[in-house]
Amino acid sequence: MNRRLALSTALLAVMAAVAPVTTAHAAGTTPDLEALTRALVKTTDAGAPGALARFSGPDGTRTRAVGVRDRVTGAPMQPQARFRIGSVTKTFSSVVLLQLVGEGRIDLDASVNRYLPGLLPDDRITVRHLLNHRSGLADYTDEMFEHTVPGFEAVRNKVFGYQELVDLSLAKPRTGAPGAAYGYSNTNFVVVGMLIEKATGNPVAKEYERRIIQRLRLRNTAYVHPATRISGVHTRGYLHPDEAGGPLVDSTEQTASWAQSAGAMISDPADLNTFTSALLSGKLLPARLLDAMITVTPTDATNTRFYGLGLRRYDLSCGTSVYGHTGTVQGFYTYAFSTRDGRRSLAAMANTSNMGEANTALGGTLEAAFCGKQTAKATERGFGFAPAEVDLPEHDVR
Ligand code: REX
Repeated sequence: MNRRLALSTALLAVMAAVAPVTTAHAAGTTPDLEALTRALVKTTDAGAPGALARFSGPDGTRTRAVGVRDRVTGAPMQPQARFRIGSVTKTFSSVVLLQLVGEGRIDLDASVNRYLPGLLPDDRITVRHLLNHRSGLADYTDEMFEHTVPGFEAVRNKVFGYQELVDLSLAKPRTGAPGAAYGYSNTNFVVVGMLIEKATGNPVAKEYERRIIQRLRLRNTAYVHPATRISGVHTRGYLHPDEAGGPLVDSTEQTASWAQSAGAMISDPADLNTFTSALLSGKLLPARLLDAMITVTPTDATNTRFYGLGLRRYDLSCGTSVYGHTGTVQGFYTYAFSTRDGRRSLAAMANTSNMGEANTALGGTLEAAFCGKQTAKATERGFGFAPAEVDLPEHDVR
């Protein structure tokens, strides 16, 4: 037995003796923190400058980080640093819209054109079709970012009106009849933003703020469009060019105007854990609307990936389903998921994009966090995580 193992075993024995046997894990698993770290290392091995995961569950919070959040200063990845969450914004937009449904201000199955007369070329496109990506409206970002770096640089400082983005979509053929098939499109959530502004008379920023951010005290979450900077301590994002091995482009500063209510929010791992937990535990929506949100259809043929209303469901190998969203904006990959009861949540991010291998590796944090180690083993030992692991300090950086 090597020295470290001997020490761990001794520590285990001591802790097993003093720690009360917990029953908190009875119905689940505890995160496998070594596997979590391995997934993050795999992400940086694939080329991401840094990667980070924050798990929150009944036994508290565990954070792991590898690599750097700034390639120039060499500052390490930091759990409290803010970053761009991309399409996780869609879940925020969906919550706001469903709250308006709950207030009787919007009908999920009404034609979008009832609220925005003449906007869409087909009266059969309903509000629900936007939220579940079944409108058939083409995604304007496909052409916009066909050439990754030039496409990004062309819009980096641009400020689009919603109508301009919708027009870009409508200039393309529709992808299907309303309701016919799932087809992920940012256009849908641009129209959701328009609906929110029409129904409330306020900019979306104000509605995110008062309905979600303030309510959950998300101090590091903001919608600052079209401001280009991320204020406070933040992670810098690095976009990978299409040429394999080409130099990374610092893409931190941008308007994110091409994404707006489909992807322009900024947050941090703790706020994302709070948000997905609150959502799934019913703190943001009445039960019938949360039910509508988690009513899903498959997005591919694996039968493990599904989409509801602005919300993904992933079925993991251990049989656990998790709900949340993924995000990709230039320089940042994000995962924010929670179990159905909201009791366990994971936020993971890597500060790169257009790097599929890194994104897939980062997705490995979901299995590590939610499937992790089996309960029986954890309870036998009296606690659920390896003593050799050191948790990162969590301090306030605001
Ligand atoms: C735009 C291109 C990706 C990024 C996109 N992002 O549609 C939305 C989002 C907001 O987060 N969607 C993802 C760029 C898929 C989600 O739901 O998880 N790619 C990049 C290219 C490719 O430019 N040529 O990787 O940064």
